[in-house]
Amino acid sequence: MEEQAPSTDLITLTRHVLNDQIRLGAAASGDLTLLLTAIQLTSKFIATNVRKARLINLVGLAGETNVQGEEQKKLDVLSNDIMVNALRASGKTAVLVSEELEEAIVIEDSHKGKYCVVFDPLDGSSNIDAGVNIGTIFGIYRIRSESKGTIEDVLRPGSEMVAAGYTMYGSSCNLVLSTGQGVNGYTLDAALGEFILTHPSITIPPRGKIYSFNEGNSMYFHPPVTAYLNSIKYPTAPKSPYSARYIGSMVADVHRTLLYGGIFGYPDDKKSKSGKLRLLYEAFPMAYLTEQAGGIATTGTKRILDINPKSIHERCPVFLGSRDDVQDLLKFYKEVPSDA
Ligand code: P6P
Repeated sequence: MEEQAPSTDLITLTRHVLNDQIRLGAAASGDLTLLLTAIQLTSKFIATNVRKARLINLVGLAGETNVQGEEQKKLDVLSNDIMVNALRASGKTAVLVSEELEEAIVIEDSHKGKYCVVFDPLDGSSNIDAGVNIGTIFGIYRIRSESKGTIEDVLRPGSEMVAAGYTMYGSSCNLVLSTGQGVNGYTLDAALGEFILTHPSITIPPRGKIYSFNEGNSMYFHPPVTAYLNSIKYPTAPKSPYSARYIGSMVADVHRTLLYGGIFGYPDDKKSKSGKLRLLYEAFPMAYLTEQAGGIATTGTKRILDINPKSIHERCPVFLGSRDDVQDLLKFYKEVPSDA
């Protein structure tokens, strides 16, 4: 087979975002481009530490617990510090919210910019020691006009985000991003230190053949969820059953869902009244990306991006993925009485 000539026109993330800025013309100050450059740097830095973690004994507990009451792994702590420092230093942020920090950070005036970043610095961290893909998830709001940047600027529906994305650390380092004009995926070329466009215009298939739920919680599921899962596990002929894929790392499960289609769910249930996933820095960014890729993201009763957060660490139920698969689930929410 003819060797593919090496591309001489590499589209880097910075160039791709700059094209966005040029498209927006004078309306764009370039601040979002510079903020995304800072986020790229944090992803490269975290990727380096994740990759060598098992070599320099960075895995294991940091001896502290985070606001979620979860034992913090050294990489969690390091990743959070990397992001806070780089985002503050960028001079483009006003408010930061991290899964690892109980309180939001309001940036001092000397470094204050016009964007707010909500992030989970190292999601899926319980998988670190097992070498399973983990990731950074982020969402970006622009502060409201007339605002100086306060906590109110992040207690807004996800539909008001101007960008969202994640970086997945695995066999390669993939950054998936949307600035409201569709979803693009970039792969880190470590030799160049650049994220290269490898997945232009990611579009989620209208229907998939994969469902991704933690069925260890089945005894707690509410009836609509149980009825939906049974409909795809024991379908009526001639339909064939869906395949089950569950990694337990949201970034990895959502990445596969965006590329292959199907449905990912972490429902509320009798044990977890609001589900487990965090609204601001897990559900909102992933819902934003899913909708930008042509899919649906819902709590089962409401569009996730329409939720008005009341606090920065609140949880919400999450179902997201292919349009037809999520609509099938919603039918059960309409038809099957819930015991919630
Ligand atoms: P469970 C990881 O801890 C996480 O926050 C998400 O990345 C993941 O989707 C979920 O929790 C897994 O939770 O209860 O299935 O282990």
